[in-house]
Amino acid sequence: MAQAEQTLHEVLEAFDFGAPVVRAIRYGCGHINDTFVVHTQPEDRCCRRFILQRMSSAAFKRPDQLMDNIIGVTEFLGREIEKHGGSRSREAIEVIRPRNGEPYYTDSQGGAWRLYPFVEGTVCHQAADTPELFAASGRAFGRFQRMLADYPADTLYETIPHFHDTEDRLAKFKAAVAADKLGRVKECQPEIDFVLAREKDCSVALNALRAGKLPLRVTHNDTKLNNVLMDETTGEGICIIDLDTVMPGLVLYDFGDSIRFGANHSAEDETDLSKVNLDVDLFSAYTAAFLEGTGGSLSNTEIEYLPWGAKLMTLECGMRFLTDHLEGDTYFHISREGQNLDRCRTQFKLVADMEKHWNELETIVKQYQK
Ligand code: ADP
Ligand code: GN1
Ligand code: MG
Repeated sequence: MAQAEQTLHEVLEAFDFGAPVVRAIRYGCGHINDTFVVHTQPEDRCCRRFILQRMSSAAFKRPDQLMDNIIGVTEFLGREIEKHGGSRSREAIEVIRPRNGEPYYTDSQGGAWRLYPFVEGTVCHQAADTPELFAASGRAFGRFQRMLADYPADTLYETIPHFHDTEDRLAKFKAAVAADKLGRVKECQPEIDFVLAREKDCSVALNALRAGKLPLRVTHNDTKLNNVLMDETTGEGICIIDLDTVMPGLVLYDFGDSIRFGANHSAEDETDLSKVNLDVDLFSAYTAAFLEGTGGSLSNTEIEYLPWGAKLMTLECGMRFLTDHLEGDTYFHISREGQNLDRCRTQFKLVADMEKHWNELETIVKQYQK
């Protein structure tokens, strides 16, 4: 048996699925963790599914702290959902412990694995085909933000230090350019120049935070469309997943990352940049829905900075893709060579588009100031 297969076998044995496992196959489009869907066959019922994940060791140095955060947040959300008459098992993910009672299982090769029930009757979208769908995701992420308003932020570990510290991301990017480990700098000069022309932008949100203009809240920090499960019948956003980066942050990170990924009609790694364009109508639909979800809890200054959230998350993500490309693709999963550079290029095209439409974006968010 190959090592990978042997490890998966060991891990499947470590959990009690309540019925024989029929198969375990790779699943989803996440860039970070190794995700499998596990099918079981109970005798008297139809197949039950689970999500089994090996947490990325490149991204997460302390799986114990990561799982501590996730258990704390999912239990808190579960209580909030029940308080408001919702269904805990459908609207919040739930950690299933391995047989040894720990929050996760460490395999003999050192990999850290966790298990969740598969949330059935939901769909995970990779693109926002309609404004309604995108708005539904915005309402769900807005609600998520409001539900966590009273979560004790000081109990959260920083699972990835400086995650949305755009100044730090810029410094790491410059270090990767200087090191030029794989000799790839020569093929990325236009992208490098694009970042260097926007160095000052990297400090805009952090300056506002340091000046006390924007508050820290408990934020998700990775609000792409494929991190919310939508009801397959009603299309509403049901369950927010991928809670690995729930940490104190600015609300504009959550707003901005959704816009980055969803307010356009192309794949994140599209190679034909003429197809990559910011859709201002999608931006507008998301803004209305996100602010509906947050239930009026944001200050006028937070609302004013939302376009900056969109631009900064997109610029930062492009920088991260480029950094990873220069360093040899050790962080984001790739399925072909050059994919991180292609991802970087789509992000920078979107940043340029946001700059072109800046006045419109500001006018859209202004309507919601009190
Ligand atoms: P990554 O950090 O690698 O993005 P995610 O936690 O987002 O990992 O999981 C990857 C994909 O697996 C998701 O985009 C979604 O399609 C699917 N998924 C994750 N958790 C569940 C769940 N509990 N129920 C159904 N699908 C899930
Ligand atoms: C990663 O985990 P996933 O695939 O939902 C990354 C995000 C990036 C995103 C780009 C923990 O998200 O920060 O914005 O890829 N997650 C982590 O698609 O680094
Ligand atoms: Mg994900």
